[in-house]
Amino acid sequence: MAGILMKVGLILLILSPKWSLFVYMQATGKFAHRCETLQVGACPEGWTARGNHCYKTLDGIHSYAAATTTACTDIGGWLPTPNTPEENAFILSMSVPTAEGVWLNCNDLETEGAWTCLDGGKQVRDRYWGTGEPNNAAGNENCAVIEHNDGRWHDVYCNYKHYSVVCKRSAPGVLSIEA
Ligand SMILES: [Ca+2]
Ligand SMILES: [Ca+2]
Repeated sequence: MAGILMKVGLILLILSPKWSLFVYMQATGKFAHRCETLQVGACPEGWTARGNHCYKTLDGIHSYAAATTTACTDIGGWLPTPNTPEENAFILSMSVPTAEGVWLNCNDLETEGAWTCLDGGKQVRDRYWGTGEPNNAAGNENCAVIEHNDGRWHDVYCNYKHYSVVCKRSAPGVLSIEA
């Protein structure tokens, strides 16, 4: 763009959860104006926003296998494991009322006692086990839930179909442009 004087003014306004981006461009003999609105933190319809993520509760109660196959990935999310006590309480609060709690993406199926607890593919550092848990009752509890009775994690039978599934996804950015 040699020979053209271009002046770009950039004003970024943060109006949580909306970000408004105004770009002014001045070229020789012309003044062009574009207004771009970048909306960050907007969740798709049916998802509930919390921070930079969105959460959605599936209908009904499910087994661990059902929770971890494609239930969440089919709708663009993943089965989470909470990273903080606050997120733990939030996910539990999203449970369907008839469930005993919520499945976590957390199991020791591969090696007994070695828990793999993932959130979006990353191992979660802190664990919120209930008193005496995980206890691998009857030698066959290999999947983790948050229980309503104490709000903590318990290992349970993976095929125990009494738990809710709450999916998680990143809040997408929505860009709309007005010329
Ligand atoms: Ca176990
Ligand atoms: Ca247990």
